[in-house]
Amino acid sequence: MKDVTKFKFGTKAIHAGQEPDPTTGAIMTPIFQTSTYVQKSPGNHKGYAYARGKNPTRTALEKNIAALEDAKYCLCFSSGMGAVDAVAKLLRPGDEVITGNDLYGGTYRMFTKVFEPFGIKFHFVDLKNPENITAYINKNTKLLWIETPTNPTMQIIDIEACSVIAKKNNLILAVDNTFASPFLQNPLALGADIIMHSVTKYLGGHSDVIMGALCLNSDSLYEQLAFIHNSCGATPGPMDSFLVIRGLKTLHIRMERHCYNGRKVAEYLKSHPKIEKIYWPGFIDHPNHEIAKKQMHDFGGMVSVVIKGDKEETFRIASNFQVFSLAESLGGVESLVNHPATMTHASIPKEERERVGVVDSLLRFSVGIEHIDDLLEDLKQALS
Ligand code: P1T
Repeated sequence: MKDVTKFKFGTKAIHAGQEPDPTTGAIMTPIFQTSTYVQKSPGNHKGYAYARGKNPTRTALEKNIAALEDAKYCLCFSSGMGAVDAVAKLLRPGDEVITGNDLYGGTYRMFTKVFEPFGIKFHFVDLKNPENITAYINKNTKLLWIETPTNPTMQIIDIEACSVIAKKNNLILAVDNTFASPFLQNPLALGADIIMHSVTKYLGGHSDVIMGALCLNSDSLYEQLAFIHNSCGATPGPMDSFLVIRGLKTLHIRMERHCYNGRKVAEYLKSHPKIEKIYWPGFIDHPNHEIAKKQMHDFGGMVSVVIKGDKEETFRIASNFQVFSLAESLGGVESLVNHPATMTHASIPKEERERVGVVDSLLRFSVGIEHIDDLLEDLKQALS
């Protein structure tokens, strides 16, 4: 076993959790396409009994993601929502959760439509100033769930400040690190208890897998989450695990280009006459730019804009791209444009989403790793 702890990020991305296959020397972890494992006598096996619980391809992947977040544990799920669901299942009727007012629409939908009916209360709070949290804390509060940068308005939430409040009040702090990826931000190091990733996005990186992950250090939380993981069964298959192992090997290189292209696109759009407003944490006038600088290594490849024009004009522009594809999701090598109000965030009531800026003229760009000249040219023609 290689000692990966001393390696830098890019070396970990390629090597952590990876060992040559002992039977053949294959450098890539095989796809263990099996549902079960033969036992010599009951309970006498090689550490693998049934593939919902454990699969060697998945184990190799979980070790890799854990290394990238400097976490003791990682559990992979069959989707990002599967991972969110497992964390929510730590709660009991009567418990309360404080979370942000700008969240991925699917997370909002799960909280309000699946878990609220079970008697769990969610407070959707403006977390740009973490002091706002304290007014909502009472003896029932168990979980502080934050996304940063938020989807889609790129709010930056101060993870360290949230962790101070969470520790003081005995709350679990969970951070959805999907938009940043472990290349840009490591919430456990800033005091979080649980990191959640939609692995579908930057970690997978090639728009060919749906997967989620949780990373953590606490033995007792791990025990509870591993129990939910196996009992509820939202575990990913070996083929998808293999694809993500393969994707992760270039995470650091892809992220550098996502950040470079993201910056160029944001700078181009900022002064464009068709753009009313732009959300990108790298601008010095972004409300929490200083916190982004403190807790992220760079500003990522996600940029949202408000178009000068109505919904029809915004639809016209969204349908006019040649390099950017109009699609949900983000974090893949190819550039995407998304209309949150009718696509990723359609499940949030209009007044609620509009309060935080998810208006009908908002477009969200996931800036890919194509040549920047082609991306800027595409933006120019689509906006003209
Ligand atoms: O799609 P899935 O892998 O289940 O992940 C859900 C999820 C969780 N958290 C964040 C911040 C996300 O962005 C997502 C998925 N988001 C999209 C599909 C999207 O286009 O925003």
